[in-house]
Amino acid sequence: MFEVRQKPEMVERALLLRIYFDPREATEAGSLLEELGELVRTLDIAVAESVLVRSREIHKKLLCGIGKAAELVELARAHECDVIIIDNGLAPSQQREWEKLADLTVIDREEVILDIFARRAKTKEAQLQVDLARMQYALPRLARMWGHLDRESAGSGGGQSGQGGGGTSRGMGEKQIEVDRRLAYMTIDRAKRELEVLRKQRKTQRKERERVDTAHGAIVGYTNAGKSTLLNILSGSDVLAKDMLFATLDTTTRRIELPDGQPLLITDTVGFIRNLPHRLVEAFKATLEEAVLADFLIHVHDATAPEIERFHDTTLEVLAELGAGDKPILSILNKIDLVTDPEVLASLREKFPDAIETSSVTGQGLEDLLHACSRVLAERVCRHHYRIPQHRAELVSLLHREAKVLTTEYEGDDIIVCAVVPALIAGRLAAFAMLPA
Ligand SMILES: Nc1nc2c(ncn2[C@@H]2O[C@H](COP(=O)(O)OP(=O)(O)OP(=O)(O)O)[C@@H](O)[C@H]2O)c(=O)[nH]1
Ligand SMILES: [Mg+2]
Repeated sequence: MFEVRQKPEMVERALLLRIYFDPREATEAGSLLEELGELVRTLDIAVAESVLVRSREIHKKLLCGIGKAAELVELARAHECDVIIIDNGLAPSQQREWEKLADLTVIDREEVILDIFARRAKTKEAQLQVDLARMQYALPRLARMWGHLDRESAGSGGGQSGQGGGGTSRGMGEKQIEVDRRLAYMTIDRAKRELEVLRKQRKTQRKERERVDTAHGAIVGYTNAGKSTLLNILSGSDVLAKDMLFATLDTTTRRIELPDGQPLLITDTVGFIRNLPHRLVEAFKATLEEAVLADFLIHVHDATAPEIERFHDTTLEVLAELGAGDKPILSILNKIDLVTDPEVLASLREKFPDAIETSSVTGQGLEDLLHACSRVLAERVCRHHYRIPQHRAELVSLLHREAKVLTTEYEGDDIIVCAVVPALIAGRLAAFAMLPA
């Protein structure tokens, strides 16, 4: 397998930076930096110091001015860091400039998240998706990885390496980049093909599910909000739930029964995060399709998160990007058992007046949540084709009474009815539903 990383596998001590430009961004920048600390610790890298850096303007080369950057590099040296991690997204050229200046590995938030995802991915599909995203991230950065070879050959060859020119004057590194690039493209193509096969399988499974016409809800929300714990407690399963970011990467679907006896499929999904690399959203689109195709969403909020509103907005933004922005949403304020301050509780209720307060620890609110699911589903309507034998004409009357009949045709002894049917009566007619064409 093409190895995308040239940086030492075992970086141990990191200096973290977040550079911001507008004083109004200070609070947000501080909280992003804190979150980066959590992400980095998830990778078992110790954080020597986190520095919030204000720069008056955006410098193209290093984001901040060269003087400030040199100071920060000195700080990293003083702490004996072997990596500098910058929360801002770095263009490949900026990353190269930083590494040249620091003579240390320099990575950005995206690379940290990609590394976490790479470690966590369990199913074949998630692994392929992460591989794909990592290779796409690495491609424009290959020059950075092999830069040292060029430096060596330039030193021994003496003369300045001319731009363009024939193949003979090119450095070793450049040739290596070409080899790697070709290898990367091949690997990317293969991963895409394998993913396509897996997606087809997933589609077939989904068709099967549609045929059975079971209602489907997806649990979504910011990372570490308690989504997997909720799925576990509702369905009695044991998906990994842990106090860490991105515990879940693979979607899991479980079947439960609502209080009214109606079956419901519930899917646990990957958590979202601020500045989630766009290519990861792209990569996970197929698995997140589960959320897009669900009848409704359960949006889990961590009631203890000081930035609950930002997290809420982030989740809605990603959902919109996925094309799931207009699904019915049940909001829940989870971990409510940990909110003991009445003032905090009052302010949460004001911010999220419709949210159901839940706790997966005490079980508070879970019954309410299930009833709310039933209510959402009662409003669900679906378009169906039915083949009804003439001696069951009372079912056709039922459709005329309770649903919106679009067309009626006769075929032999059967009546073929196409109708938009509320979920409430769809179950009674399920046996006569025809497979979607
Ligand atoms: N006190 C309390 N802790 C909870 C509750 N729900 C979840 N937790 C804890 O919160 C942490 C995160 O829970 P997860 O279920 O892994 O969160 P998640 O949303 O699936 O996280 P990712 O998969 O990382 O996106 C775990 O340590 C849970 O035990 C709750 O209602 N009350
Ligand atoms: Mg989870």
